[in-house]
Amino acid sequence: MPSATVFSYFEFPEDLQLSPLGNGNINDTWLGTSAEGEKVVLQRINSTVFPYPERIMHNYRVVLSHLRSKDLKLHLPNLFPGIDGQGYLFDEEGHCWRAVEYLANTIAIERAETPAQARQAGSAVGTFLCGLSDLDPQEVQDALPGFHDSLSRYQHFLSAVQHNLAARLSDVQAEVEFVKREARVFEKIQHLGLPLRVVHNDPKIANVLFDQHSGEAVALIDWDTIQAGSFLSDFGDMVRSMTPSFSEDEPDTSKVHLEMPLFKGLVQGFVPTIQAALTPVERDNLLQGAFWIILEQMMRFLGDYLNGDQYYKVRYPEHNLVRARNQMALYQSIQAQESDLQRILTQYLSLGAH
Ligand code: GN1
Ligand code: MG
Repeated sequence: MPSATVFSYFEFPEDLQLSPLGNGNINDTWLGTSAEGEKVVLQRINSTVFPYPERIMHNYRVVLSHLRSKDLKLHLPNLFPGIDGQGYLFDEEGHCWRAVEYLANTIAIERAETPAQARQAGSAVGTFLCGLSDLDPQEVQDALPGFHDSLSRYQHFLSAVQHNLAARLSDVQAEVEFVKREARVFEKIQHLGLPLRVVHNDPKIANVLFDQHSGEAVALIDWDTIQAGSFLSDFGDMVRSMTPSFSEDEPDTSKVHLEMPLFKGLVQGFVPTIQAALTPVERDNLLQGAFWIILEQMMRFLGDYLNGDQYYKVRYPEHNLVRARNQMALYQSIQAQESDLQRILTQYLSLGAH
């Protein structure tokens, strides 16, 4: 919980009531409500995962002012500047805190239940990315160096396998073999020579806020991972989180697959908003982003399981393994439907080209 120092830094009233908010896997988040009913989102940033909060804040401000200069149909949540204007504070225990505007009457969801939700989410992320497409990647800093450098992540994974820190390797031989077999996807991405873009890097559906009455997607939140990267990985993370039949926490893998109507919804929402900004290599390889990011995510969960759950919050001992198997099932489902998925993408991409 935040100390009195945090309260006075953000000039919060002493009677601000805090309750846990959201399901983030890394940071801790609270909703603060004052006696007058004013609300604020307060976050404790996990400094093991995010060692450079000043870079996060720099990126936040650059992106905010860039997007504010455009008339986007998205709400862009404000930062609380704090008493020194920096917007973040380290408390006595070394935890980093920051506060963000709360968006009233919005909800977050863990998976799309209808194609309309996938379409809304796809359009919100596409609008966000297209708005950033003319921002020079040099303007933002690496808040998480190598975040989607999957070749380097793969090396870390192999070393987790080798060290077998938590003595769990014997349970996961098949999954490890799967990652090794498919890892060529990472090479393939590397060789595409993708243009560097300013991207969100974590545009999962839980980071899209929907108006609770109209169902419209009104904001993309959780900007901590924004830095230079690729459109493909953002598209991949959307496929990963907006098209499955069940969320990444579902343990029964026989139930996990990509749902074609949700994929169609996503593409319908995303493609028209981003199309003008896509270069040919991005346009032609969008679907590879899904293979890339889902395999990377599987590998990250599995690697963390092997390391004894050091990175992701887990609610029970097998949680990371469940998530890894879930991602593997999703990957296989996408493999099985690849040509249909590509056909749909090509269809929507060519609609806009006329
Ligand atoms: C983490 O913190 P959260 O839940 O928004 C992770 C993402 C993963 C995601 C999987 C900094 O995001 O990369 O895709 O979990 N964030 C970081 O749900 O590692
Ligand atoms: Mg996040």
